[in-house]
Amino acid sequence: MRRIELNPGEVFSQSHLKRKSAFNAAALEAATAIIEDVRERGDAALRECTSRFDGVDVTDFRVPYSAIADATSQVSDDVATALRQAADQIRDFHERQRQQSWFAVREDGALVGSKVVPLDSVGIYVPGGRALYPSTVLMNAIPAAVAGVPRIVCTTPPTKDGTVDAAILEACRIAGVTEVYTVGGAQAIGALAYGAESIEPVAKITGPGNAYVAAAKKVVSGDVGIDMIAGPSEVCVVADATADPALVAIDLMAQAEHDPLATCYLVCFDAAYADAVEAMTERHLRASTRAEITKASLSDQGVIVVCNDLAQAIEAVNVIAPEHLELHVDHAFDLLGAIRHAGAIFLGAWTPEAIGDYVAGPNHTLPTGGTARYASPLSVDEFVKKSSVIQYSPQALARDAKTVMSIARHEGLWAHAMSVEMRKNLLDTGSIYG
Ligand code: HSO
Ligand code: ZN
Repeated sequence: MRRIELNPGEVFSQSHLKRKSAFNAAALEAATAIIEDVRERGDAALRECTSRFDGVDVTDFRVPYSAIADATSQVSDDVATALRQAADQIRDFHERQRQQSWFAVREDGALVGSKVVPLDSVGIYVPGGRALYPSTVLMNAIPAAVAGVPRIVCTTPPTKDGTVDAAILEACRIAGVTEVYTVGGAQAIGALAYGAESIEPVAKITGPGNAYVAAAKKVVSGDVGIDMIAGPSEVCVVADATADPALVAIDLMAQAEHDPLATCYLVCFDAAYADAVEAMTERHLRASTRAEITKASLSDQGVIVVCNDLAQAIEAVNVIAPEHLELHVDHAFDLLGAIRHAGAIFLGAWTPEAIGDYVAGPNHTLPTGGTARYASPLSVDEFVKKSSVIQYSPQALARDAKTVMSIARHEGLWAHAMSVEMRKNLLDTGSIYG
């Protein structure tokens, strides 16, 4: 891992980081061409892309309802039980995010309010490739279901035999997904956004994906809603002398094993401690089943920041604005107030990130690449929209007429002013012309 040893009082800055963007120009160009093709040729383009990129010929993209209903029998009891428990805790957490419509009535009888409406439909992209993520199905579909979205579509690349992993289907069943399609990549995003013979378009697309999926979401954004442009996953572990280097090492590796581009930050307080953590990663690597990816991520992307005190460490964390932050320090909760930018914050030695990835309840779809400076975790809010509601009484109109007329005239908008003046006249004289 690259090491940065800060001098006392030195401020950690963006220039210490060498972050890459979540997508690149080549991916953007390729994704744009694929999406255009899907818009023009529909299913024929989806079939061609699937055979070219996934190496399988799929004739019917829609997974039959019976395959989803039967999924439980295709996975081990152990996995089915785990998915159900995780789903229950994810649902409990997200139920708390549900927003109510509200209306306020003023003394003059004016009513103003906000009406919350679930989206008609959403498309959830579930990546294939390096790993299978039934947990991602739960994390996207459950908030959509809690929001009340009636049509929840899931697309995922086909496996080599053209099917969908049974655990993904089981997660779809548990979470309330209504349609599943075996199509991935930019072509899936194009079909979700604009439709194809076999897929009706959706109002919003959520879910993570590779550089092409990220680029495709950027291309269709505006025509449909998107959640965020997710980059490679990140963790930042702050470790003081109370943290066991073996646990810190395995927590870093839990992020590194996702992707060679995943980024791990260790923020600690002396070089010897950093050495101990690195020695432990070497040791754990010997047992890892994903040693190659883990090693590539740690050596190419990993960063160790050696700080002189806690204040300097917290400053560094707020500059990194990590997707996941683990505080392996004494009295971790006491630091919470000082942490300004992090997607999810894991407090203390007993809270590895994996707990949040799967089961604690909060969403694991989090802002990456420093976007935690302005963005929040995926939530029920992403699956609803609001309409403002206004109803005026005659008294309320009389009260506010002058204000509208003054501003409208200043803006040079004659009919705006008149639409209020005529009503005021009607109230005052019984005639709209005064
Ligand atoms: N750490 C990933 C989520 C995940 N981990 C899914 C395992 N499965 C991004 O938050
Ligand atoms: Zn993970």
